[in-house]
Amino acid sequence: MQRRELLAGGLGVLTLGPRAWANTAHLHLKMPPLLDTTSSGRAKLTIEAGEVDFWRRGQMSATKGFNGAYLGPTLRMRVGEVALDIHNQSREATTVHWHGMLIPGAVDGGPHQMIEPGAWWSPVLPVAQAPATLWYHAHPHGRTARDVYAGLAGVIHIVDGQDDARGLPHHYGEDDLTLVLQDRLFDAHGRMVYDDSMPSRMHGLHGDVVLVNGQIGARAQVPKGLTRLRLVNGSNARIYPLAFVDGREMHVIATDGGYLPKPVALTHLVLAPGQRAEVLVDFADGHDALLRAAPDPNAGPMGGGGALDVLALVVDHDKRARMRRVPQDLGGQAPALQVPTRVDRVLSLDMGMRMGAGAFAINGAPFDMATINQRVKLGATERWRITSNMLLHPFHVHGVLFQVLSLGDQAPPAQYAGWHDTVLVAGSAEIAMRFTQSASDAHPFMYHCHILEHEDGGMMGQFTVV
Ligand SMILES: [Cu+2]
Repeated sequence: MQRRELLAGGLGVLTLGPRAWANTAHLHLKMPPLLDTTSSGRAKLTIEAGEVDFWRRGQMSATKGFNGAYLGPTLRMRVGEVALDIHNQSREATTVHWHGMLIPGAVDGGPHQMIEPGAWWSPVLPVAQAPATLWYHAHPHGRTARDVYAGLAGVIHIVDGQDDARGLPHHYGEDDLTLVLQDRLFDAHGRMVYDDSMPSRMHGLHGDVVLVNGQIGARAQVPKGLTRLRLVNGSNARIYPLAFVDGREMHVIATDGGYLPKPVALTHLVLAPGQRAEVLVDFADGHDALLRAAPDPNAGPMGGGGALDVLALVVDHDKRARMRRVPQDLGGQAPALQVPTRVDRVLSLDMGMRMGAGAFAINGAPFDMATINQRVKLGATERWRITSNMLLHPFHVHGVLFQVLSLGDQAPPAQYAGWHDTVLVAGSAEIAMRFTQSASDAHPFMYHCHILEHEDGGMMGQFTVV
């Protein structure tokens, strides 16, 4: 699609029914504020209640955020200790979980680490992992879906200062864009609403508009050349089968746990809730592009079934790209685990009408704060088999990065060559991981479905590593 078409008549493709992106013309996508801890080793986060006029019509939606009304700053970290001071200034208790970080259970921010209203939590995170795009979000048991929906999430960049040597764009908001994808529902006035109906609990909440960094209809400006997109699926339930409308390639350079050994060129990329992917997209042709999500295979009959436009990217012809060629060697370490030949644990992600409305479980047992479901030996390498029925479930494990051994009993495609913390289970998946982080009975790690309504409904378990 040509630039003029996209900016003028081409906007028709962005129409989302009656609430088409009316007041959004010429709105530039904003990045979350950058909070760089690489010099200070410190950051302060306040959990706040707020209001946002998402549609710019004077209709305020009740929200929550970190250091602001909705979402939170991007925390840039490097290897070493990062001391966080988190102050809950909202009226409800919650937690802050560091999704994808290899840190002990005592600072992981799971459901056992509630921060009461007015209280402080000051964990010191021992950052010791490869560069990656991670995220942080609320994780109180039974309330994670509502808290994340309200806005309690933010992005983490682990950096090592070597991206110039890798030949990768890394200028925040210039040629390195952080994109938090979240679908949301709005009432007739344009106020964000949470749908607690039975279908939304079963399928997970699906919105009919995609917000990027909390913004509706904003367009990202990109240089004429290589742009890096850090895609974060911060949605409650939506699986995004992503593709550019013009079919242009995405060169996957990183997944959940960091860089791949070499880029993988794709035209279609599936991003499940909780997952991240970093891609390079080449705009040297000077043409604008539209990123779109095909229908979510999990979406129920009540909505969210259609394709959704995610983000328009507009080439700034005055901005020359610093990087022009996709590097061939990213230096990422592929997993080299001593994988056990036999499965150590089988986890069945259970849901079904026979279990009653909103009933979710793992191996038949809904999550219970007082029950430790698995005990793992510190330093052990294990092979887990995850099975699912009825729907696809993104399975996330705290405190580890894992290798995806198989998906549906098939070898996974090339973009799974690296490290992951969340895998989309369609029937079955096998993963292997080495447990290097300790977690006690008081502060166990979680494993759960990252469809937040399923997690809150009981599709979660907890484990110690001793
Ligand atoms: Cu699920």
